[in-house]
Amino acid sequence: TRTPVTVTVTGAAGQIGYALLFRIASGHLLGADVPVRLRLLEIPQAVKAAEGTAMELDDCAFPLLSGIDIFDDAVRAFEGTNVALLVGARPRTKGMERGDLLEANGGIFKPQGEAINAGAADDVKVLVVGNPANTNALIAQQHAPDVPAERFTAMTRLDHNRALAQLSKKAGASVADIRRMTIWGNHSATQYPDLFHAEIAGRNAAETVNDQGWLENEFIPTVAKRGAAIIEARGASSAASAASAAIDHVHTWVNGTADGDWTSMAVVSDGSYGVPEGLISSFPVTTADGEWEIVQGLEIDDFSRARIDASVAELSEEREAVRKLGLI
Ligand code: NAX
Repeated sequence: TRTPVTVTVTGAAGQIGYALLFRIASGHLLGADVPVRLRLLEIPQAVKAAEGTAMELDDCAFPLLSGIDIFDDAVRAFEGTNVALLVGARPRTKGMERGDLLEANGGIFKPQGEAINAGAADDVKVLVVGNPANTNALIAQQHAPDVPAERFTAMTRLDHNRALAQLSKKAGASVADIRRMTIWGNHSATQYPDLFHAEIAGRNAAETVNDQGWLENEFIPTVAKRGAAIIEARGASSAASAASAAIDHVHTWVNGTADGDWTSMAVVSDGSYGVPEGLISSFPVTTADGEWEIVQGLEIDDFSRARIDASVAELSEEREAVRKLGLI
Protein backbone atom coordinates (compact mmCIF):
# COMPACT_ATOMS: atom_id res chain seq x y z
CA THR A 1 0.00 0.00 0.00
CA ARG A 2 1.03 3.61 -0.59
CA THR A 3 2.41 5.82 2.15
CA PRO A 4 -0.25 8.25 3.33
CA VAL A 5 -0.05 11.86 2.20
CA THR A 6 -0.16 14.31 5.09
CA VAL A 7 -2.75 17.05 4.68
CA THR A 8 -2.95 19.94 7.15
CA VAL A 9 -6.20 21.90 7.34
CA THR A 10 -6.40 25.12 9.34
CA GLY A 11 -9.72 26.45 10.55
CA ALA A 12 -10.84 22.84 10.64
CA ALA A 13 -13.80 23.54 12.93
CA GLY A 14 -15.20 26.26 10.67
CA GLN A 15 -17.94 25.84 8.09
CA ILE A 16 -15.62 25.35 5.12
CA GLY A 17 -13.60 22.90 7.20
CA TYR A 18 -16.73 20.90 7.91
CA ALA A 19 -17.51 20.61 4.20
CA LEU A 20 -13.89 20.00 3.21
CA LEU A 21 -12.61 17.33 5.58
CA PHE A 22 -15.05 14.61 4.56
CA ARG A 23 -14.18 15.02 0.91
CA ILE A 24 -10.46 14.91 1.61
CA ALA A 25 -10.90 11.78 3.69
CA SER A 26 -13.03 10.09 1.04
CA GLY A 27 -10.35 10.51 -1.61
CA HIS A 28 -11.55 13.48 -3.63
CA LEU A 29 -8.53 15.67 -2.96
CA LEU A 30 -5.76 13.39 -4.14
CA GLY A 31 -7.41 10.37 -5.67
CA ALA A 32 -9.30 7.21 -4.78
CA ASP A 33 -6.07 5.27 -4.28
CA VAL A 34 -4.21 7.75 -2.06
CA PRO A 35 -4.42 7.32 1.73
CA VAL A 36 -4.38 10.53 3.73
CA ARG A 37 -3.35 11.48 7.22
CA LEU A 38 -5.05 14.63 8.52
CA ARG A 39 -3.50 17.24 10.77
CA LEU A 40 -6.03 19.81 11.92
CA LEU A 41 -5.12 23.23 13.26
CA GLU A 42 -7.54 25.33 15.28
CA ILE A 43 -7.41 28.05 17.87
CA PRO A 44 -7.66 26.69 21.44
CA GLN A 45 -11.36 27.66 21.84
CA ALA A 46 -12.30 25.63 18.75
CA VAL A 47 -10.24 22.50 19.41
CA LYS A 48 -13.18 20.77 21.06
CA ALA A 49 -15.37 21.39 18.01
CA ALA A 50 -12.57 20.03 15.79
CA GLU A 51 -12.51 16.93 18.00
CA GLY A 52 -16.21 16.53 17.32
CA THR A 53 -15.59 16.66 13.59
CA ALA A 54 -12.79 14.12 14.01
CA MET A 55 -15.23 11.81 15.79
CA GLU A 56 -17.56 12.05 12.81
CA LEU A 57 -14.68 11.38 10.43
CA ASP A 58 -13.93 8.24 12.44
CA ASP A 59 -17.57 7.27 12.17
CA CYS A 60 -17.45 7.43 8.38
CA ALA A 61 -14.90 4.59 8.46
CA PHE A 62 -13.21 5.97 5.36
CA PRO A 63 -10.80 3.30 4.11
CA LEU A 64 -8.34 5.98 2.92
CA LEU A 65 -8.16 7.89 6.20
CA SER A 66 -5.14 6.66 8.08
CA GLY A 67 -5.19 9.07 11.03
CA ILE A 68 -6.27 12.42 12.44
CA ASP A 69 -4.32 14.66 14.80
CA ILE A 70 -5.54 17.96 16.18
CA PHE A 71 -3.34 20.87 17.23
CA ASP A 72 -3.58 24.42 18.45
CA ASP A 73 0.06 25.00 17.61
CA ALA A 74 1.07 25.80 14.03
CA VAL A 75 4.59 24.38 14.33
CA ARG A 76 3.25 20.94 15.15
CA ALA A 77 0.32 21.14 12.74
CA PHE A 78 2.60 21.59 9.72
CA GLU A 79 5.18 18.94 10.66
CA GLY A 80 5.75 16.76 7.64
CA THR A 81 2.81 18.20 5.75
CA ASN A 82 2.59 17.58 2.00
CA VAL A 83 -0.55 19.61 1.34
CA ALA A 84 -1.44 22.61 3.49
CA LEU A 85 -4.93 24.08 3.22
CA LEU A 86 -4.96 27.43 5.01
CA VAL A 87 -8.64 28.04 5.57
CA GLY A 88 -8.79 29.65 9.03
CA ALA A 89 -8.52 33.42 8.98
CA ARG A 90 -9.69 36.44 10.89
CA PRO A 91 -12.93 37.74 9.38
CA ARG A 92 -13.65 41.44 9.11
CA THR A 93 -15.85 42.47 12.01
CA LYS A 94 -17.82 45.65 12.51
CA GLY A 95 -15.76 48.79 12.72
CA MET A 96 -12.61 47.06 11.49
CA GLU A 97 -10.57 49.02 8.94
CA ARG A 98 -8.72 47.29 6.13
CA GLY A 99 -5.41 47.89 7.92
CA ASP A 100 -6.76 46.19 11.05
CA LEU A 101 -7.88 43.22 8.95
CA LEU A 102 -4.49 42.87 7.27
CA GLU A 103 -2.74 43.17 10.60
CA ALA A 104 -4.94 40.56 12.29
CA ASN A 105 -4.34 38.15 9.42
CA GLY A 106 -0.63 38.91 9.40
CA GLY A 107 -0.68 37.62 12.97
CA ILE A 108 -1.99 34.30 11.61
CA PHE A 109 -0.22 33.85 8.27
CA LYS A 110 3.27 34.98 9.34
CA PRO A 111 3.66 32.28 12.00
CA GLN A 112 2.02 29.73 9.72
CA GLY A 113 4.50 30.58 6.94
CA GLU A 114 7.34 30.19 9.43
CA ALA A 115 5.96 26.86 10.62
CA ILE A 116 5.68 25.58 7.05
CA ASN A 117 9.23 26.72 6.42
CA ALA A 118 10.46 24.92 9.52
CA GLY A 119 8.66 21.64 9.34
CA ALA A 120 6.69 20.88 6.19
CA ALA A 121 7.72 18.14 3.78
CA ASP A 122 10.07 19.08 0.93
CA ASP A 123 7.27 18.74 -1.60
CA VAL A 124 4.75 20.88 0.34
CA LYS A 125 2.00 22.57 -1.66
CA VAL A 126 0.08 25.39 -0.01
CA LEU A 127 -3.40 26.67 -0.83
CA VAL A 128 -4.66 29.75 1.00
CA VAL A 129 -8.44 30.04 1.19
CA GLY A 130 -8.79 32.40 4.18
CA ASN A 131 -9.38 36.00 3.17
CA PRO A 132 -7.85 38.27 2.04
CA ALA A 133 -6.52 35.12 0.37
CA ASN A 134 -3.97 36.55 -2.09
CA THR A 135 -2.29 38.78 0.46
CA ASN A 136 -2.46 36.18 3.22
CA ALA A 137 -0.67 33.81 0.82
CA LEU A 138 1.94 36.49 0.14
CA ILE A 139 2.56 36.97 3.87
CA ALA A 140 2.96 33.22 4.46
CA GLN A 141 5.21 32.86 1.39
CA GLN A 142 7.45 35.72 2.49
CA HIS A 143 8.05 33.95 5.80
CA ALA A 144 8.98 30.64 4.18
CA PRO A 145 12.24 31.51 2.42
CA ASP A 146 13.33 27.88 2.11
CA VAL A 147 10.17 26.80 0.30
CA PRO A 148 10.05 27.60 -3.42
CA ALA A 149 7.72 30.58 -3.87
CA GLU A 150 5.65 28.74 -6.48
CA ARG A 151 4.38 26.33 -3.82
CA PHE A 152 2.26 29.11 -2.29
CA THR A 153 -1.05 29.67 -4.06
CA ALA A 154 -4.36 31.33 -3.25
CA MET A 155 -7.83 30.25 -4.27
CA THR A 156 -9.73 31.79 -7.17
CA ARG A 157 -11.15 28.44 -8.25
CA LEU A 158 -14.50 29.24 -6.62
CA ASP A 159 -14.70 32.39 -8.75
CA HIS A 160 -13.67 30.30 -11.77
CA ASN A 161 -16.40 27.73 -11.06
CA ARG A 162 -18.96 30.50 -10.52
CA ALA A 163 -18.00 31.93 -13.92
CA LEU A 164 -18.43 28.50 -15.54
CA ALA A 165 -21.88 28.18 -13.99
CA GLN A 166 -23.03 31.64 -15.12
CA LEU A 167 -21.76 31.13 -18.66
CA SER A 168 -23.29 27.68 -18.88
CA LYS A 169 -26.71 29.10 -17.92
CA LYS A 170 -26.49 32.01 -20.33
CA ALA A 171 -25.37 29.89 -23.28
CA GLY A 172 -27.53 26.87 -22.49
CA ALA A 173 -24.35 24.82 -22.65
CA SER A 174 -23.05 22.14 -20.34
CA VAL A 175 -20.24 23.13 -17.98
CA ALA A 176 -18.34 20.18 -19.46
CA ASP A 177 -18.32 21.92 -22.86
CA ILE A 178 -16.64 25.07 -21.51
CA ARG A 179 -12.87 25.40 -21.56
CA ARG A 180 -10.26 28.06 -20.92
CA MET A 181 -12.13 30.15 -18.37
CA THR A 182 -9.89 32.67 -16.62
CA ILE A 183 -10.11 34.71 -13.43
CA TRP A 184 -7.50 37.45 -13.32
CA GLY A 185 -6.24 39.38 -10.30
CA ASN A 186 -7.45 39.45 -6.73
CA HIS A 187 -10.04 37.21 -5.06
CA SER A 188 -12.17 40.28 -4.32
CA ALA A 189 -14.85 42.35 -5.99
CA THR A 190 -12.20 43.69 -8.41
CA GLN A 191 -11.46 40.26 -9.89
CA TYR A 192 -11.86 39.96 -13.65
CA PRO A 193 -13.59 36.88 -15.07
CA ASP A 194 -12.51 36.79 -18.75
CA LEU A 195 -14.75 35.35 -21.46
CA PHE A 196 -12.62 36.53 -24.38
CA HIS A 197 -10.39 33.47 -24.23
CA ALA A 198 -13.00 31.02 -22.98
CA GLU A 199 -14.55 28.53 -25.36
CA ILE A 200 -17.90 26.78 -25.58
CA ALA A 201 -17.65 23.54 -27.53
CA GLY A 202 -14.51 24.90 -29.18
CA ARG A 203 -15.97 28.28 -30.19
CA ASN A 204 -15.02 31.60 -28.59
CA ALA A 205 -17.37 32.20 -25.64
CA ALA A 206 -17.66 35.99 -25.93
CA GLU A 207 -18.50 35.68 -29.65
CA THR A 208 -20.94 32.84 -29.04
CA VAL A 209 -22.82 34.79 -26.38
CA ASN A 210 -22.46 37.99 -28.42
CA ASP A 211 -23.95 40.20 -25.71
CA GLN A 212 -21.49 42.80 -24.41
CA GLY A 213 -24.20 44.32 -22.18
CA TRP A 214 -24.70 41.01 -20.39
CA LEU A 215 -20.97 40.44 -20.14
CA GLU A 216 -20.30 43.87 -18.59
CA ASN A 217 -23.43 44.48 -16.55
CA GLU A 218 -24.43 41.00 -15.49
CA PHE A 219 -21.76 38.35 -15.92
CA ILE A 220 -18.80 40.19 -14.38
CA PRO A 221 -20.67 41.69 -11.39
CA THR A 222 -22.62 38.46 -10.73
CA VAL A 223 -19.41 36.44 -10.52
CA ALA A 224 -17.54 39.10 -8.54
CA LYS A 225 -20.37 39.63 -6.03
CA ARG A 226 -21.59 36.06 -5.78
CA GLY A 227 -20.19 35.67 -2.27
CA ALA A 228 -22.40 38.51 -1.02
CA ALA A 229 -25.44 37.07 -2.85
CA ILE A 230 -24.91 33.71 -1.13
CA ILE A 231 -24.72 35.39 2.28
CA GLU A 232 -27.92 37.29 1.50
CA ALA A 233 -29.76 34.10 0.48
CA ARG A 234 -28.33 31.55 2.88
CA GLY A 235 -27.64 33.73 5.89
CA ALA A 236 -24.10 32.35 5.91
CA SER A 237 -21.14 32.58 3.56
CA SER A 238 -20.30 30.03 0.87
CA ALA A 239 -19.02 26.87 2.47
CA ALA A 240 -19.67 23.70 0.46
CA SER A 241 -18.90 25.45 -2.82
CA ALA A 242 -15.72 26.93 -1.34
CA ALA A 243 -14.68 23.51 -0.06
CA SER A 244 -15.44 21.98 -3.47
CA ALA A 245 -13.30 24.63 -5.17
CA ALA A 246 -10.42 23.94 -2.77
CA ILE A 247 -10.66 20.25 -3.65
CA ASP A 248 -10.65 21.16 -7.36
CA HIS A 249 -7.66 23.49 -6.97
CA VAL A 250 -5.43 20.90 -5.32
CA HIS A 251 -6.71 18.04 -7.45
CA THR A 252 -5.90 19.95 -10.63
CA TRP A 253 -2.50 21.06 -9.29
CA VAL A 254 -1.54 17.49 -8.44
CA ASN A 255 -3.16 15.67 -11.34
CA GLY A 256 -2.80 18.18 -14.19
CA THR A 257 -5.09 20.18 -16.46
CA ALA A 258 -6.69 18.47 -19.46
CA ASP A 259 -5.09 18.88 -22.88
CA GLY A 260 -6.21 22.16 -24.41
CA ASP A 261 -7.70 23.46 -21.18
CA TRP A 262 -6.43 25.53 -18.28
CA THR A 263 -7.62 26.65 -14.85
CA SER A 264 -7.39 29.73 -12.63
CA MET A 265 -5.02 29.90 -9.68
CA ALA A 266 -3.55 32.84 -7.81
CA VAL A 267 0.19 32.26 -8.10
CA VAL A 268 3.39 34.25 -7.65
CA SER A 269 3.78 36.53 -10.65
CA ASP A 270 6.91 36.39 -12.78
CA GLY A 271 5.86 39.65 -14.45
CA SER A 272 3.61 37.95 -17.01
CA TYR A 273 0.85 40.16 -18.45
CA GLY A 274 2.31 43.20 -16.70
CA VAL A 275 1.52 41.89 -13.21
CA PRO A 276 4.33 43.11 -10.91
CA GLU A 277 6.74 40.34 -9.94
CA GLY A 278 6.10 38.68 -6.60
CA LEU A 279 2.41 39.55 -6.27
CA ILE A 280 0.15 36.53 -5.80
CA SER A 281 -2.38 37.17 -8.54
CA SER A 282 -4.82 34.96 -10.41
CA PHE A 283 -3.78 33.83 -13.89
CA PRO A 284 -4.75 31.21 -16.43
CA VAL A 285 -2.46 28.29 -15.60
CA THR A 286 -1.83 24.81 -16.87
CA THR A 287 -0.56 22.13 -14.51
CA ALA A 288 1.45 18.98 -15.09
CA ASP A 289 3.56 16.75 -12.81
CA GLY A 290 2.53 18.76 -9.76
CA GLU A 291 3.73 22.07 -11.17
CA TRP A 292 1.85 25.03 -12.61
CA GLU A 293 2.75 27.28 -15.48
CA ILE A 294 1.15 30.59 -16.48
CA VAL A 295 -0.43 30.37 -19.95
CA GLN A 296 1.58 32.71 -22.16
CA GLY A 297 0.80 34.75 -25.24
CA LEU A 298 -2.88 35.55 -24.77
CA GLU A 299 -3.94 38.76 -26.47
CA ILE A 300 -5.36 41.22 -23.99
CA ASP A 301 -7.61 43.93 -25.46
CA ASP A 302 -8.23 47.35 -23.86
CA PHE A 303 -11.39 46.20 -22.08
CA SER A 304 -9.60 43.32 -20.38
CA ARG A 305 -6.42 45.34 -19.81
CA ALA A 306 -8.25 47.99 -17.78
CA ARG A 307 -9.92 45.38 -15.59
CA ILE A 308 -6.80 43.32 -15.00
CA ASP A 309 -4.86 46.48 -14.15
CA ALA A 310 -7.49 47.62 -11.64
CA SER A 311 -7.48 44.32 -9.77
CA VAL A 312 -3.69 44.08 -9.82
CA ALA A 313 -3.46 47.68 -8.54
CA GLU A 314 -5.52 46.58 -5.53
CA LEU A 315 -3.07 43.73 -4.91
CA SER A 316 -0.14 46.16 -5.10
CA GLU A 317 -1.87 48.39 -2.54
CA GLU A 318 -2.44 45.43 -0.22
CA ARG A 319 1.25 44.49 -0.55
CA GLU A 320 2.24 48.08 0.23
CA ALA A 321 -0.05 48.08 3.26
CA VAL A 322 1.38 44.87 4.72
CA ARG A 323 4.92 46.16 4.05
CA LYS A 324 4.13 49.31 6.00
CA LEU A 325 2.76 47.17 8.82
CA GLY A 326 6.05 45.26 8.86
CA LEU A 327 4.28 42.00 8.02
CA ILE A 328 6.53 41.21 5.06
P1 NAX B 1 -15.55 30.11 9.80
O1 NAX B 1 -15.53 31.36 10.62
O2 NAX B 1 -16.72 29.23 9.82
O3 NAX B 1 -14.29 29.23 10.19
C1 NAX B 1 -13.01 29.74 10.34
C2 NAX B 1 -12.30 28.86 11.34
O4 NAX B 1 -10.93 29.28 11.38
C3 NAX B 1 -12.87 28.99 12.76
O5 NAX B 1 -13.16 27.69 13.25
C4 NAX B 1 -11.72 29.62 13.54
O6 NAX B 1 -11.64 29.16 14.87
C5 NAX B 1 -10.52 29.18 12.72
N1 NAX B 1 -9.31 29.99 12.93
C6 NAX B 1 -9.21 31.31 13.15
N2 NAX B 1 -7.94 31.66 13.34
C7 NAX B 1 -7.20 30.55 13.22
C8 NAX B 1 -5.81 30.26 13.33
N3 NAX B 1 -4.94 31.22 13.62
N4 NAX B 1 -5.42 29.00 13.16
C9 NAX B 1 -6.30 28.02 12.90
N5 NAX B 1 -7.62 28.22 12.80
C10 NAX B 1 -8.07 29.46 12.96
O7 NAX B 1 -15.19 30.60 8.32
P2 NAX B 1 -15.40 29.80 6.95
O8 NAX B 1 -16.74 30.11 6.42
O9 NAX B 1 -14.99 28.40 7.13
O10 NAX B 1 -14.37 30.59 6.00
C11 NAX B 1 -12.97 30.50 6.20
C12 NAX B 1 -12.25 31.53 5.37
O11 NAX B 1 -12.46 31.32 3.99
C13 NAX B 1 -12.72 32.97 5.63
O12 NAX B 1 -11.56 33.80 5.72
C14 NAX B 1 -13.48 33.32 4.38
O13 NAX B 1 -13.50 34.69 4.12
C15 NAX B 1 -12.71 32.54 3.34
N6 NAX B 1 -13.37 32.29 2.06
C16 NAX B 1 -12.60 32.33 0.94
C17 NAX B 1 -13.09 32.03 -0.30
C18 NAX B 1 -12.22 32.03 -1.51
O14 NAX B 1 -12.76 31.84 -2.61
N7 NAX B 1 -10.90 32.26 -1.45
C19 NAX B 1 -14.52 31.75 -0.49
C20 NAX B 1 -15.21 31.29 0.74
C21 NAX B 1 -14.78 31.98 2.01
O15 NAX B 1 -15.50 33.19 2.12
